[in-house]
Amino acid sequence: MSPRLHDFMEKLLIATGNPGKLREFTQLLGDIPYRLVSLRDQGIDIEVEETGGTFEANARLKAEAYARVSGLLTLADDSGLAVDALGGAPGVLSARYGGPNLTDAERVVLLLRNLEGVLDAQRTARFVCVIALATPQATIHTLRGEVEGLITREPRGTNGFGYDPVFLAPSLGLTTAELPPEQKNALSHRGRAARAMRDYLAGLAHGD
Ligand code: ITT
Repeated sequence: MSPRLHDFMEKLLIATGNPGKLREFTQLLGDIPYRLVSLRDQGIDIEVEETGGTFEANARLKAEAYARVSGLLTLADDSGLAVDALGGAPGVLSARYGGPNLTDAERVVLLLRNLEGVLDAQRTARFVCVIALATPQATIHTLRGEVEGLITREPRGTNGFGYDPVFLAPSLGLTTAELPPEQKNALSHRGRAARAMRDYLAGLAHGD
C-alpha cells in the first residue's frame, strides 16, 4: 500500500497495555482497511479500572474509556484463563492472579502450585477473549472467542506471553508458547474473535 493512502485511512486504536496482545492484534488485523495505532502512538497512558465481573463488561469498559480519551474508533480485549479444577479461576482476574506485582512467570508458578495433585484428565481449561469495538459514544460490537486446552505440569516454550507456557493444545501436543505466532493465532481465543472482528470492520469500512 502506498504511504499516502495509508495516511488517509481511518485510525483504529488497539487499546491494550499488554505488548503480547498488541503484537497478536497487529498480526491478526494487518490487512483491514484501517490504520492501526497503539496507545503509545497516541500518547495515551491512562489506566482503566477493570471493575466488571465478566470479560464482556471489562472489554466494554476499556474500549469505551479509551475511545472517549482518544476520540478514535477503538478496540479492546478482555481475556483470561478459566481452569475447571479451580472453579473457573483465574478468569477475569488472570492479569492480577496472586496480586498486582507478580510477573507472568510467577503467576504460572502459582497456578501450577494451586493445581498440584490434580490428575491430568482434570486439568481442563480454556482461554477466553472478548473483543469490544467502541466509538467515543458507545460500544458498537462485541465478539467472543474461546479455545479448549489442558494445563501442563511444567512450563514449556518461550513464545507468546502470560499462561501460554502451561496451556497445552491437546490436538498438537504442544503448549501455545511452543507454537510459532501464526500457529497460535490460527487456533487461539484471540485469533477466533479477531477474525470475526476483522470481517465486521471490513463491512463497517464499506458501509454494509
Ligand atoms: P490490557 O487490559 O491493557 O489489555 P491486560 O494484560 O491487563 O492488558 P487483561 O486484563 O485482559 O489484559 O488480562 C488478560 C490476562 O490473561 C493476561 O495478562 C494473561 O495473563 C492472560 N492471557 C490472556 N490472553 C492470553 C494469551 O493469549 N496467552 C496467554 N495468556 C493470556
